[in-house]
Amino acid sequence: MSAIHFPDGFLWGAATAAYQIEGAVDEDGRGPSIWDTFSRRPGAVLRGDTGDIACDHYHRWEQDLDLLVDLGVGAYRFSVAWPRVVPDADGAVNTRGLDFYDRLVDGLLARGISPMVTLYHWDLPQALQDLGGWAERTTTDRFVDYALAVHGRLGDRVPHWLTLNEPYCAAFVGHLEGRHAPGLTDEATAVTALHHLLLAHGKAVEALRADGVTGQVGITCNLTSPHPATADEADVAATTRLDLYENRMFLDPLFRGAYPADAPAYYRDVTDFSFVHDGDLATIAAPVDYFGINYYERHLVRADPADLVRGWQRVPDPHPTPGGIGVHPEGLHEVLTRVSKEYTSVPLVVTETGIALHDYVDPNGEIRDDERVAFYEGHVRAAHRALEDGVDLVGFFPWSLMDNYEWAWGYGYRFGMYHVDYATQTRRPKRSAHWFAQLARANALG
Ligand code: IFM
Repeated sequence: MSAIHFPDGFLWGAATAAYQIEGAVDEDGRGPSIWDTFSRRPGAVLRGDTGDIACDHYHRWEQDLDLLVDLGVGAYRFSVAWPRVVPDADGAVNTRGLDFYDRLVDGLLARGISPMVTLYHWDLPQALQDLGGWAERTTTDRFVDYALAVHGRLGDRVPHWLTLNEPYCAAFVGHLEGRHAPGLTDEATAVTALHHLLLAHGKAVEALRADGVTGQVGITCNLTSPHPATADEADVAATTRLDLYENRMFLDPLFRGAYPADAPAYYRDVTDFSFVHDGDLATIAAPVDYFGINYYERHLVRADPADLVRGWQRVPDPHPTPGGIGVHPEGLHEVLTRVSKEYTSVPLVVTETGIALHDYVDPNGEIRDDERVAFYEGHVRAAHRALEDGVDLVGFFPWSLMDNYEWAWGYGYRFGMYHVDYATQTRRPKRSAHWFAQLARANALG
């Protein structure tokens, strides 16, 4: 394979999220989140795993920041736990929660690593869920209050902000599919929640600007690359509908200030969109400084003959990884070029991509995750092809720095470049960590 070089200043990083790594769920004034509740619901999470301890990062953060140094990365994407900062519905700010992130940011800067802060990675305070959660419009204002509290404490040192991680999952996996917290299965609620998530993003962007934010502000969406399974007209139409559901319901409002023209037809039996108030879409489309893309899935799509209004079916991948997803690096190239051609000229960052494997420490003490190395090599090359094709791609953050709590899959599915032995909390580099460290240091692939 040919050698590739990335532009000077290209940002190599690693990503995590609060509930997946921190543990310490009832320390220093943290309140319960919807994931503390959901993970205790019988049958919701494989084996009933919870994030109570996770990677114990709340206590081991210094050692974890040293892993980033070993990895040679210039940036670290982590999320702030809303229920640590504003634990209750009364809106009172818990300074001990902010203290933790203050130490983390200083620890990163002391190591020469740039913080990228995600404000919402799915851990809504349970107290707000009890008042209606994302289905309730006032939650958007609570999010702004929380974002300003975090910005007030960290704003002088954070160069990259992300309002939300993956509104698709927060809205649709959490409120329609029921596989994530809060575990609802109502499509009207899901679309309402989506609108309020996007509105919260837009309001937060405006509020951070008014508060004098000096860092860049963006949002991260998980996007897919859908293709019809056959040239049949019905499959092509189904692909357009799946694309609405997985991509355009986010990209269109964020970058065109409107829901897709085919959204009212798709949702005609579900909602009349009366939750959209005057001015909402202009707020949602507030200009961002950069756009984060999480890419995991390329889908082949078939029509569901039983439902030609909304029906689509994803064809199961013939070579699934343990998470059921196939490996299709070309989809990353497609997503990056599509967003850059059709939606926005702001710089793009791959804020996540990764592969779940059942990694283990072998009798020689090695973790030979060669499939992950191949996965990253393919995706890094796809990202580079996008650069060559004119995409303004400025960073690449694998998911994840270390194994962690993989939501409804619990601890059995491992995404990390560092292996975590949960019983002893020992971190060990996998082969992928060594591979990625070489890439990040060289800014090139041989
Ligand atoms: O672990 C998740 C992460 O929280 C959000 N993006 C996808 C990852 C892998 O499923």
